[in-house]
Amino acid sequence: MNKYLPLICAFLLAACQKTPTAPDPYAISTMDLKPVPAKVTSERHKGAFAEGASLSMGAVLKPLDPSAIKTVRLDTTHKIIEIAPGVKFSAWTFGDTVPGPTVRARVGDKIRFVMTNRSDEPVPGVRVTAAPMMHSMDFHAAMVSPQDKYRSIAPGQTIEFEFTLNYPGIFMYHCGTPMILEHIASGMYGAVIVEPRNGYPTKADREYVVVQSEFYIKPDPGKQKVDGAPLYVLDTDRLRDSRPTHTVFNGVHNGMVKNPLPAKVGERVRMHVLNVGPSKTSSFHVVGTIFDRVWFEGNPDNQFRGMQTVLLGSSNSATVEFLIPEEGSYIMVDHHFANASQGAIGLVSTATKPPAKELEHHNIPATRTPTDPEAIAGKLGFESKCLACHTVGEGDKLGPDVAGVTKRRSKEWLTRWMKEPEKMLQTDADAKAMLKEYNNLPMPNQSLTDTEIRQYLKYFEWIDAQPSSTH
Ligand code: HEC
Ligand SMILES: [Cu+2]
Repeated sequence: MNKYLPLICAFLLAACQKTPTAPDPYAISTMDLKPVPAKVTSERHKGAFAEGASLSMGAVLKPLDPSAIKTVRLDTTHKIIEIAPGVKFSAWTFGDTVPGPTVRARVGDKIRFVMTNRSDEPVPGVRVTAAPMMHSMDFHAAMVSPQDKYRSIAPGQTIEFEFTLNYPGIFMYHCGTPMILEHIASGMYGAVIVEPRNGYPTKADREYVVVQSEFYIKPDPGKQKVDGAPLYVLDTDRLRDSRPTHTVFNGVHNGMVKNPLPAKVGERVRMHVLNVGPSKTSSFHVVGTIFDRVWFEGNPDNQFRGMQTVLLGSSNSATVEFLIPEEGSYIMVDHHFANASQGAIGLVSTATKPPAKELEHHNIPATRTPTDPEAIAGKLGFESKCLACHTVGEGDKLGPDVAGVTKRRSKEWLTRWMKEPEKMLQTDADAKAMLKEYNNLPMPNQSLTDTEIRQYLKYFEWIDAQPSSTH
């Protein structure tokens, strides 16, 4: 017997214990770290301000769009938003909403991003938005040269760049143009949710996005008004002192108190929470339940179990999952109660009606009008000829709610329908089915000209490009 055998065995054992390490999910070899240079042009985009199948508006998160390349357009605009009842604030936006739309994707996906700076486009009837200015886009989900991809572009310019998602998580995006603080506090932010390559380890019944942020506002020193209400503008003194006037979830003071997020008893709710700041910390808590899981920064590798609260600095995030134990309204708060009292409160409630329809509906404020002249003509025509039987986003009347109609039907179909509904009702299966649904009341031919039909279509397309909202 070899006297070295025990030694050799010991050596082999030690070696064996080291070898079978699991592959690193973040191995550099699995990543794309060679993004192509950004492109800046003077092409001006004229269509919808936000485009892409991966985008969700409001708190309800759409399921993952399976395509590996996600085309995302978020144009910058200047507009008046209502951050609390009657409080009209002169905001700067991505995609014409605050927060901007949520992008949902998966590790390995490529984001093909395009943005036109449209801060110089006049808002009809409103002459009080901020002067046009430079803007930019900074995606925390990307690994790219900031000097190339995040450069500022002038009004009328378009920037395009792409990047691959290397890490899962909930990542902030924001404007990075100086003064960054002012651009963020004016509304230029949103979330990118990147699922792990193989999905989440749990199955959720509901998925919501909650973005917390602060507003720092004061009445316009020039005393301008919007629809009779005083206009509010950024208060830069408060901003620099970190003294917000409002701290809110999803852009609206107590917004999800008025319109609670629905959930049923026994359901597992997955909530992606991003604290934008720009300057405050959030102590996120849901009264009445416990976070079964907390994935800090939205990455299941950073897991905590059984937590009451998760602490989020500016631009930190977490995916939290919790069960709804019994009937009730579970209260989301920033447990820094000074922040909650400024509006960072919302409800997840078993008492709401099934909201799917309501949430898909477009609560377009009466003050919002299209900018395209054809769409404006379409709106006027619609209001005089069609409102007897149709609504926009307020449910079915004698005929269907037209919000979403361009998603249900093709342009050709709608054109034929508006031209000759009686003929369609005889020849087209979808039209016949619709007639049945609407109590066999045939829509009378409205004797529309081709021009009018084109205008209605433009208006319908504009409606469907508006972000739906939960408030
Ligand atoms: C007297 C009621 C009435 C008026 C007025 C009316 N419609 Fe309709 N419309 C209907 C009904 C009812 C339907 C459902 C189909 C059916 O039963 O014929 C419908 C269906 C439609 C659809 C298809 C909706 C879908 O979900 O596919 C469109 C688009 C439409 N109408 C546009 C218009 C426009 C534009 C006008 C005005 C110029 C107008 N309608 C005026 C009753 C009306
Ligand atoms: Cu900006």
